[in-house]
Amino acid sequence: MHFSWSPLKRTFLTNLSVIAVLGMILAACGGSSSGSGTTSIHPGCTVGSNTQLVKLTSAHKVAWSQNALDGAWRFAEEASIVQAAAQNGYQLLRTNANNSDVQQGQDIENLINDRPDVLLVDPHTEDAEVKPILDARKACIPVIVVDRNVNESLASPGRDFATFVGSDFQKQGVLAADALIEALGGPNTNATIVELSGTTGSSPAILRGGGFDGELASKAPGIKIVASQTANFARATGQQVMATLIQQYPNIKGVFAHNDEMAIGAITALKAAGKRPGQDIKVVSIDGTKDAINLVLSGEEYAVVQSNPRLGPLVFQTLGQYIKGQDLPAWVVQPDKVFKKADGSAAAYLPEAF
Ligand code: GYE
Repeated sequence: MHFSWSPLKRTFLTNLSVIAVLGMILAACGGSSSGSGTTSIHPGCTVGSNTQLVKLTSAHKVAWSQNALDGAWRFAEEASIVQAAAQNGYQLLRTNANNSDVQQGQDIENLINDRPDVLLVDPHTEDAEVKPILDARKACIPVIVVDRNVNESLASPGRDFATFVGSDFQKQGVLAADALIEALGGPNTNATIVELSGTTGSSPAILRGGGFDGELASKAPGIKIVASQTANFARATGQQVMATLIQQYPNIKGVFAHNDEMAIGAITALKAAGKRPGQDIKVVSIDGTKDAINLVLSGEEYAVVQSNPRLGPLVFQTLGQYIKGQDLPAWVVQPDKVFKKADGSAAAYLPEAF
């Protein structure tokens, strides 16, 4: 039988050219290239060697590196990011580092390999995620840092990443100190207190601690912090650490916890040690969870400083501005409030607490 291969060859060639044309169309539609070379939606950026702020002209695929999913605050933040991404029509790739810097470094490198159009990172600690964030920039993937910041002496907004979207943790610490000073009877009070700090090396622990300590020293020097220990932002650890501290320092009059979870654990430990939180010992913390606001309403906590986890709308609004080529500030600030029983602010906020 005679076999002619020319029609076959023609089909093959036609297919080849169709594939080539399709590839060109896809590239023009904003698909980013893998490997080295420039990318169409990140104009002027050369993959593999970039040292500048990455530009972004459109986005579809957004990557989100979360540092942990362990407690009301993080679940509320995660839900807010997921919801805002969907509302704005983005595809979202998500990872959860379970409070591990090693894991988060790996997560970010994996996300870079997935070639998202933009990467959102909530860093576990200030220094550890700098390297993978610089790797993203080098790979022409622009980064927005969300909630916890990186050490800005190692990576700068406006060059290494687009901007930082998050709360003013230093101010939260100052507001917490003001509330605890008030609870203990004002600036002339003499008393001892303890501080339960968050994850060592994380920006909220560093800045909340700094803001609180500075305000206390300058406004109420008679109130002394006799112990400051980390309880990793976790309820069970807060309870354990407080159980030990109350044995060592039975005469303390106040507790400052860097987040609500640790305060709730601490209150359990104080009660188990025979103390009456709210009467013998005043407690102040930061976040605004439903559990903590209920403790404010029952009088066991004096005040909760808000740290709003619903960052999604602000993050995606910022991303929209970035795509339009607008100049972004180095820091997009999420504003926060203070919730107390006495002025009705805790009761008014409760319906939206998380
Ligand atoms: O206060 C805490 C969470 O990064 C501001 O992280 C956030 C903190 C928040 O684990 O509850």
